[in-house]
Amino acid sequence: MTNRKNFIKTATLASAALLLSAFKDEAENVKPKKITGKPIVISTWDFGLQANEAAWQVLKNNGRALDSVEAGVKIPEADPTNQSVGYGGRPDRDGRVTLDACIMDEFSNIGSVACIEHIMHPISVARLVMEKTPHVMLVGDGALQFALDNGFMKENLLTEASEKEWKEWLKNSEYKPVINIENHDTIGMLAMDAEGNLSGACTTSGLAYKMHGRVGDSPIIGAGLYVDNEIGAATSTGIGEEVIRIVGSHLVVELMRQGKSPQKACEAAVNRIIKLIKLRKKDLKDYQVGFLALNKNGETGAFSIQKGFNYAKYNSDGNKLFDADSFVK
Ligand code: SD4
Repeated sequence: MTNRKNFIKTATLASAALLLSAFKDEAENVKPKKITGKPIVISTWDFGLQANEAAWQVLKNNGRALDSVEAGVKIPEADPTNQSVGYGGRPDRDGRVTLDACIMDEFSNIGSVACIEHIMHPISVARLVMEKTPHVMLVGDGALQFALDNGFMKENLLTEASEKEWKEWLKNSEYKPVINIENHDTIGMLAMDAEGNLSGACTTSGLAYKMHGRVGDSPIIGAGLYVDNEIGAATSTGIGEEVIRIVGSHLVVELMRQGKSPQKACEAAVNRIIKLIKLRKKDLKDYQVGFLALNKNGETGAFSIQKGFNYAKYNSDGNKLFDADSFVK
């Protein structure tokens, strides 16, 4: 009898210990993986260097990635010499500067404005849409009204230089975006802060001389920008119609989720676009798209259809410009 009692006692203790160790395992499994390579910020094109500087000020002071990407992309938005973002952006064919922007944080909060006029910082309006409304996207007059109601100033964004070029363009009115010139200024920015949290922002005046009302990929969550705080983030530049067709930035993040490096994920997304250009029997030389990606280890990737895409990376090694590899060499 005593033996039986002892046996039951021992067995009960053993199973309790097993249970405890199972709980311990589970608790250990939910511990976040150690994240290396942070903080970091990357952004499209050479003016990303300047934008990164502003973003880094936030990151180096342990600020949120969200605040860093907003601060960063506001630099080209306010720069009149940058003719495809914000102030100074090339107008549509009716001479109107219409802007697209979106933002996404580590909680999958999202905000976006499309075809907004007269507001120098559409990214900040997108952030307000995210934080102050029950919606995720406002367009056109509604977006402008919302901005004005929230204290943004109405401004003329058409600079003399952009107006002059537009008037020149009107002489032939031929809509043929020139690869890497007229299309090359959208800023997409991705950051990981000291906490290891990711955010992204994307802002543009879109393609020069587009039809009035045209919206590209840049303000569309999943197309021009996507962030998944468990996996990584991606953004795009180039001909937005092609990016929307494959929901490009979301695709890049999903490919990283499946185990691809940021570089391989960008390459696969570009290849998907090329396949569809060929399927539609279009000429590849008329198309440029570039993707930029960042994963939770601080690894980055970039790839484009044509040569000429570059990006700026700021991490503990400093702020540097890199040429992206491309499909067409
Ligand atoms: C658009 N993707 O509106 C933007 C344009 C762009 O570099 O990226 N230019 O389609």
